[in-house]
Amino acid sequence: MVKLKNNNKAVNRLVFALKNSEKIAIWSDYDPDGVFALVLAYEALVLANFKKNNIKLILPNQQKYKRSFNKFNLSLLKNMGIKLILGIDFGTTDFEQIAMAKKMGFEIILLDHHRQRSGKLPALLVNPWQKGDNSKSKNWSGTGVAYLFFQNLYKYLKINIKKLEDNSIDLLLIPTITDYIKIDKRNLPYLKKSLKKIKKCPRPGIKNSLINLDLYKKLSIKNLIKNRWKLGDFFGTLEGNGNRNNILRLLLSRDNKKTKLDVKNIKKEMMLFEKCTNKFANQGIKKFVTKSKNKFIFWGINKEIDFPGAIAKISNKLNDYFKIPVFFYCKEKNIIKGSVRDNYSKNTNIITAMKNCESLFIDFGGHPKSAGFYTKNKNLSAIQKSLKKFYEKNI
Ligand SMILES: [Mn+2]
Repeated sequence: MVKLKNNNKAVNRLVFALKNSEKIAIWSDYDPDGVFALVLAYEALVLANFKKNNIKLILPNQQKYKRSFNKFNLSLLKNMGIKLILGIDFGTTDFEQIAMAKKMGFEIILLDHHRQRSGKLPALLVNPWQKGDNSKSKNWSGTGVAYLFFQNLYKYLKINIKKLEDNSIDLLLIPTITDYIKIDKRNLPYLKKSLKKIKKCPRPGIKNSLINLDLYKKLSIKNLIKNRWKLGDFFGTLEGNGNRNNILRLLLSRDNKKTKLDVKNIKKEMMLFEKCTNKFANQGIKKFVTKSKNKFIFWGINKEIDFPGAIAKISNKLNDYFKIPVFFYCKEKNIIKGSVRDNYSKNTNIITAMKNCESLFIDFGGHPKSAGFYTKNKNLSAIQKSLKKFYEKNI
């Protein structure tokens, strides 16, 4: 069993909450990994005899708030008398937001897999990438980190971990793929079990989604990876994730008929999203196709794009087309929001590239192949210059 740093402390705190019938919150990110992790954590806690009424799920509205903690939802939790928040798939570099929550009196456990940056984080962090974590297993999605954590909680509570596997392991594979997690000999056995469960008897939300996306017949890890964009679009970047929690409901439901209807509606939104992101991606392709000497693309548009998640998608599409690092941005309110993808270069790392001009960003974070940033309009050209220097030296 894989045990990550701070695992025992976090398990003890949750067991304390369980024994005292304490109300707790699980807070996650709205991308596919976040939603899958939220469902996994909720089911794992309920199976471990936490009362459903004592668990409040928070998936912030992505049209209104950035990822991580926000004041609105925190106040809501405070008014409910909740003190402990289990945050999943975010937090490692959210120094300000975590400090705000801490100041409001919350205790915070984070199960995350984003890369660390220096700074003070007033939370109990479980993250395979954090300094001092001696586990050899590093390549996990947020859902994967949560799964490992709950295995340990079950062991402590003397609950058979098979129970967790039978109920929820079907949730593991898809976010591993949509989050571009490297598959290795340590996570592969888990992913194979997840695939087997998806083949045999997954929750109806997963089965009906894969049928609708035409991925259920030829089901294999390889084929799912090949169709990664379909999974990402369907489970992630849709409007309904923001204000209707449609993916959350889809995954939690055990009702075959209802999920079929939900899948149909989500698919409709997915097609609209595709249309919007294709439009901008094609603009980018036209713009850069003649510039074959470019070592990276730094490009954006000076307006807002209505679809949440669209910039990540556009960045992805351009990266898939040109196979060089892509920094795509657009306006969000008064600042610039960017999404970075680099799935093809072997020797460079987008986090390192951005660290090189750290002071020009309001914030940035993520993984070596997939990340995001916020900055000011006036800093864009300086960032581009710094990146140019970086990539000329390193590629
Ligand atoms: Mn993630």
